[in-house]
Amino acid sequence: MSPEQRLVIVSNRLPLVMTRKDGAWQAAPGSGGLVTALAPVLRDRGGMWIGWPGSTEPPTDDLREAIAGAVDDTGYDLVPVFIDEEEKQLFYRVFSNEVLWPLFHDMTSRCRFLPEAWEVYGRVNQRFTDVIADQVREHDFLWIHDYHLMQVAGKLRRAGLDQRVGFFLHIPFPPVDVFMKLPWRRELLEDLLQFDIIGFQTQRDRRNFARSVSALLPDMATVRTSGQRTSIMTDSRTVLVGAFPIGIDATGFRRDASTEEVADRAWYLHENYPERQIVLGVDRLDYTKGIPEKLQAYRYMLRSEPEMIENVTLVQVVVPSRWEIPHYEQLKHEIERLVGEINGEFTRPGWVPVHYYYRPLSRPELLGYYRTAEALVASSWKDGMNLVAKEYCACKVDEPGVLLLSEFAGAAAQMYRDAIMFNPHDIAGMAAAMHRALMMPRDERSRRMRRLQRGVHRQDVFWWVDRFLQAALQRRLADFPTVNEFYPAASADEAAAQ
Ligand code: GDG
Repeated sequence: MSPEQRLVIVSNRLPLVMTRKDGAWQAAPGSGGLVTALAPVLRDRGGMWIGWPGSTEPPTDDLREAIAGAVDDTGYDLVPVFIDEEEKQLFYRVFSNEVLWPLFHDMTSRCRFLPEAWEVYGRVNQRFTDVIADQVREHDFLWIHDYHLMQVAGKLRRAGLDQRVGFFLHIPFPPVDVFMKLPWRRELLEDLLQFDIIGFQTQRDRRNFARSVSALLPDMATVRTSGQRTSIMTDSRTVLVGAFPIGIDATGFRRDASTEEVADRAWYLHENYPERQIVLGVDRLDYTKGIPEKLQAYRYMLRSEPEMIENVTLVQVVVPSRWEIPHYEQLKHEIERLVGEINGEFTRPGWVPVHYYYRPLSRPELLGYYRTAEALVASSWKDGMNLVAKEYCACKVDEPGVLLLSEFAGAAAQMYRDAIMFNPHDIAGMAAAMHRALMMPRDERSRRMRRLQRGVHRQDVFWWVDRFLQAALQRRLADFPTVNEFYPAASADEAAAQ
């Protein structure tokens, strides 16, 4: 391997958010599944992360300096791509989050297929491509992430760049009859076929993609599947298509959940929920996460199993997200109405059935809840993976807990044996699953949780990167050595030793 080979990650957002306070720019860590997963991978490897810093103000020298200065904390270069307010509206809000997001989660009725948004999607993908072309060195491996940037490889090829470029889709890929509704379906697939490797979260997503290519591009692509791998041949290249389920930094979560600070928080929670089991929900505000159904199932359980009254508390954390989009605002109102109704119906002196947060928790707060809760419910209608389910398992460092998981989360493919599975559209079924979890004997909880933890540690985020790099380049993450001997990045071997 060339010594200068770097791992260059490109995603819509940088792993930090720049905000202006008292005239000066400040960097705060970014949030969301993609950032949580990738930040520990790139840490101290001297590579590069290219993305939008979250502000739509025209770039100034002090903003650029503040971003470049954040490198000290990350151990890799941060290169911003700037977008303006109109582009934020049409590229990010409309095309990414009101076309691709609902379409890929099979919710076509929420799609707004605005032609001008497609145009601006192309324009912003071109801007990313220009920055990449400016930064990239001959031997770098470019790894593009997620649905915001599906045209980058096509545009790089058109600019004459032919190095290896990989793509990973964090969200599901829909069945062909859903994907076909996209007015620009052919153009998008053609651009995707300019990547050298395309990774999906599950085999189902891989199959859906292969079927869309066969159905929509029969004249220009030949699809061959052998076992769990698909190769797609076009005139210009062979594209490798596979399932690479994303993991978490399980060792890091376990370590952080074991600190004194988190132990104190866990103790405080135990004290405040005496003799009561906590059922936890942690979700971004999103209609794909099935939050109203979870609340309805909890209400159904309290109605049908009255011995649960006063013996259980649902703690639902909702992290504000995309609230400018009307569907998200309506969802917030629906959640708050349900929380109000449930609390109105069941509250007793000294007991409130639902504790509701509408704000992000700090990491120690979140880990304190993971560590304490007797059960966690991930009730997505559809989810690429659902990292929260995995994080919960990694953080159960003392008492075992029960994972309740939707059949439609990508995580189900790996966790279905030891989680309690349910269909999130079946309210009575989800209520029965909650009841079963709360009544589960301790030894069964332990057995299931131990196996879940083993899986989460074995197939962690470093395993995920290794598998992707292996398929893309016959390389492992360790081939991109750490640059800071005092803060070595955790390795797959280290995690495996756990
Ligand atoms: C997308 C796909 C896929 C949540 N609340 C707080 C908080 N979080 C962190 C969690 C977790 C992340 O946000 C959420 O990740 P998810 O995977 O559950 O969901 P998405 O954000 O929708 O992620 C998803 C993922 O990409 C990765 O490929 O799994 O399917 O939709 O890491 O810890 N963090 C803090 N406070 C909170 O209150 N600090």
